[in-house]
Amino acid sequence: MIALQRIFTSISLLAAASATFSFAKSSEHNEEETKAPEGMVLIPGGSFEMGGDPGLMGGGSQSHRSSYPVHEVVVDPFWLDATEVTNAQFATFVEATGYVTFAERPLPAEFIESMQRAAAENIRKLQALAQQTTGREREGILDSIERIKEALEMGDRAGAIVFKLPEEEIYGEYDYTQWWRILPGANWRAPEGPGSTWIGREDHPVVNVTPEDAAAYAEWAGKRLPTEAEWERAARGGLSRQPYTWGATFAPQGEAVWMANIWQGVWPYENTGDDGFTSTAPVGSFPPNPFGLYDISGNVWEIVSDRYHPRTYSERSSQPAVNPTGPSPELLLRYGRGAPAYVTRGGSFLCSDAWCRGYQPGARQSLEFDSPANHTGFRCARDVAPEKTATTGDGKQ
Ligand SMILES: [Ca+2]
Ligand SMILES: [Ca+2]
Repeated sequence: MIALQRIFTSISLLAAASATFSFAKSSEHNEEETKAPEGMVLIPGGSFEMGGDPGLMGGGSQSHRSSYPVHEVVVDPFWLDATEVTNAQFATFVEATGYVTFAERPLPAEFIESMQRAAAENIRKLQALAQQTTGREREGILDSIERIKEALEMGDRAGAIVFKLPEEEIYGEYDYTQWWRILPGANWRAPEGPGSTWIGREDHPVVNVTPEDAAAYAEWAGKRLPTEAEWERAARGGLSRQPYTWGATFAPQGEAVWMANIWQGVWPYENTGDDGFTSTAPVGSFPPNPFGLYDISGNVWEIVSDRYHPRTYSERSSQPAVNPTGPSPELLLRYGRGAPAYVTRGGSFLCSDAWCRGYQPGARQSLEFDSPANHTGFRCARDVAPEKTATTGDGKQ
């Protein structure tokens, strides 16, 4: 899978401004809890099998390895946005609150120093690697060194990580800088960096946001981010152990009807856009899953509230796990990584059959708290009224 952390062990954006944001909830969200909130779908509570998808997950990918064992989970009912949060919705939030996203904030001096140390170390490793190689591979490594040096000229704004089609044949799949670039001017307003704009893409999902940005929006909207378990419960649409959010087969409506905005072509060179989109699509452009959720598979990865750990599932010894909220603090302490990572779900327009299959409902991916990227967004959840939260029946459909 597209491992952003790979870039960030090389060119870390690390912690930026630690300002916390708190907003008055907008009055429009004070409607009676028992009514369906606008744009939200009631996800029934109950039990489901959470975890890896039978036979189809990509071999040794992070998504594959961390999605086992399959285990029983019970969640209470909750509301979930039918679509990913759009640029227009995020713009309303920004206008109302003055919120500044991570990607737009100044970088503290210590942040830049740390980034420069990490980059110098990575350049040293690449230079050593270049000395052991020849030809195209050596040229590719030297190109990567230049890209890292360019990224260091990023100025005083964090920016975001943006996918760029490699112009030449890649020399190895371990160097993610061949298709991911840190662009200082990239943020939610400029999804692909300077010269691009969200204007005209009002109904596309907002991108280049961090878990903190997503949580701030959710708080303002009177909502919250879903837990990872809630997200998967919703994504599976009441189906049990199916490889897709819509069911058992990849193209149930025929080969002409794509069920999600994913990647077609030879990854990462050729993005044919056979499904109609080479980047984000307006939310709701593809058929919904059985719960009525759009783009729960594909379009953009969706940030959830759980911290990431590859062994989250294997730690769950009690069965079933009831309303789990992520790995234990003890497990996180043993993780041994500096930058807190969160779970993202559902894959994106960059997910291909050959590379990650992140669009499968069991697939999971980590996102460092400081890694906004142009394939990552979110949707929001909301508790149902207390009298409706009792879990009844097994909830399976
Ligand atoms: Ca596509
Ligand atoms: Ca999605």
